[in-house]
Amino acid sequence: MDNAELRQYILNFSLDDGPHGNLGYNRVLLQLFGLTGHGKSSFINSCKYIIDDGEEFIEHVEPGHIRTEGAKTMIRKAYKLTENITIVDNRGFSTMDSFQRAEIYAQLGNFIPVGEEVTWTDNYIAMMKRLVDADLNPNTSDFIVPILIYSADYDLKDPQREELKTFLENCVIMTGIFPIVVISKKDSGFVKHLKEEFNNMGSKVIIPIENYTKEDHDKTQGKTEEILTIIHKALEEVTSRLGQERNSQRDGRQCRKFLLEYIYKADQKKKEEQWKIEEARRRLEK
Ligand SMILES: Nc1nc2c(ncn2[C@@H]2O[C@H](COP(=O)(O)OP(=O)(O)O)[C@@H](O)[C@H]2O)c(=O)[nH]1
Ligand SMILES: [Mg+2]
Repeated sequence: MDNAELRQYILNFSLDDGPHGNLGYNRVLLQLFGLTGHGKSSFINSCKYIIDDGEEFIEHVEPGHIRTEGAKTMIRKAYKLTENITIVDNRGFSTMDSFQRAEIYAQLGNFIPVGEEVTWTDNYIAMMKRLVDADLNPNTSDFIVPILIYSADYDLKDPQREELKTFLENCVIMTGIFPIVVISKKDSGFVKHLKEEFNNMGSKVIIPIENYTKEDHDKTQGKTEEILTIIHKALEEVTSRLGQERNSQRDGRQCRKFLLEYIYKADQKKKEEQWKIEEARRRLEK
């Protein structure tokens, strides 16, 4: 498919076209995640730029807006790409501690409604309260495809490598899909090494791209193709799932169990760490 055909395929994509109909899904949610500064906002702007096909480059999301540690509340905003495809930015974290990860798992499992304020919590009670408020029942009409955005500006070393690997595997539990890996700023240093790394982690779809940005948005066939390919790959994943039984895709009970255990363990770990710090301080005082 050339770029015009790819774009048309994306615009025409409908969940109703599955061999067994839409299986109860009514939209595709491309759920982005990744650390601050890795290019998520720019990716949304790039997608809108190409799909809307305007002359003008519009910043739907303001990129490069790194918040201070204090500001931890933000809206998990959704951007409509086509009639049937929505893209969601997962903003707001500069590190990924276990509670922030739990929050993301909850989002990936659709336990937390899109468009709602995200308040990063750091304890068991607060996290559980959020989940109970959300009824502990995932919204099952969104078909979520997880997409990790990782910038080639940053190398990947231990312990982040191990953490990311586990994180990607847990995404499979929550969504039934191994995340698509997008390496942004592909002209930067670590792209070759990152491809190897993600390949070793089991990623099947790894796509290096250059985003369109305010400074640099002259349309090129190559850049446009990369971005369209990511959306196309995500839709292929959806199509392949629509060919299967719905129940075999993602087990809601399993998701819930995983999430509750995960939050519990994260809390235990945090308490242990606090206890160790306390211990060390007491010893010093003596
Ligand atoms: N050269 C280049 N710059 C990029 C690319 N993607 C993002 N940027 C820049 O990197 C900075 C952070 O990007 P942003 O989209 O805000 O990252 P986010 O925090 O993940 O949403 C911004 O200044 C962007 O203009 C890319 O593919 N190439
Ligand atoms: Mg952003």
